[in-house]
Amino acid sequence: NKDVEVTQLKERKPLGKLKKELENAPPARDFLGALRAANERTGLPGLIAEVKKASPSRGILREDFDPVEVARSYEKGGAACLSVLTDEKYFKGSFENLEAIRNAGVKCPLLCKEFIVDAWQLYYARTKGADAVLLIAGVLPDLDIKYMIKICKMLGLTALVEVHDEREFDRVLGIDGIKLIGINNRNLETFKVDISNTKKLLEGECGRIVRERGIIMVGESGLFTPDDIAYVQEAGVKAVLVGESIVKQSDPGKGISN
Ligand code: IGP
Repeated sequence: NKDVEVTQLKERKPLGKLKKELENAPPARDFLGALRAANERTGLPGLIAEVKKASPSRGILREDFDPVEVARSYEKGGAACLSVLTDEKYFKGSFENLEAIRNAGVKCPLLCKEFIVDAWQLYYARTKGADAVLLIAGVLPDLDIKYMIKICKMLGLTALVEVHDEREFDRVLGIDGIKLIGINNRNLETFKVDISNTKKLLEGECGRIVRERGIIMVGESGLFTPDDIAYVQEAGVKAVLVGESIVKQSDPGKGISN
């Protein structure tokens, strides 16, 4: 298990307070439904466009980064959903960014991109306007994933469960209630990116199982060109998660169609 430092865990609001706040919160938006609808409407993978200022492998991606502006631009450009980095340490993100985007009237469902290691974070993300959260199989033991999937369901949050290799893929397929799985083409330890990872994992036995169960697959990381998108679509994904290539464009929303 990785030693991830999580800022919001240091100054925790008591869980009871978060639960109280959630009593009056509007329901979460349908993240999975938005991806499916976009895929059916366009015949292309539904786009989760990522609002990301920096990354550990690439440094600052955008000097004039304004999270709300980027989010609006993505929405206008046709993104089905948005992914908002909230991790501060590695990605220079924040929960303020997530909240600001939610409060700016952006309608796309929002994924909270955070290293989630504790169920408390699920409640917290929800109070900040998240509709979906990322659960990384490489960081979480099976029991934690199981438990968190249950809490997500209770909170109306969609869980995007991320795998990087066959072993993690196989592990998460042993857990009930998972509807959305992402294949990360980036190795989180070496940062090496290889988009054939998506194809390789979907060609195997796990790929057969997800097709049988109707689980929606997301191709994540290292996607830059229309050919890259076509390649992972051919491999079987119905959604893609794209950050670097579009956040860097002078007009991020226009970057989507290029
Ligand atoms: C986006 P890219 O290469 O288009 O910027 O990748 C997204 O897949 C990537 O940011 C990501 C990520 C993660 C970041 C995927 N899984 C887990 C932090 C933690």
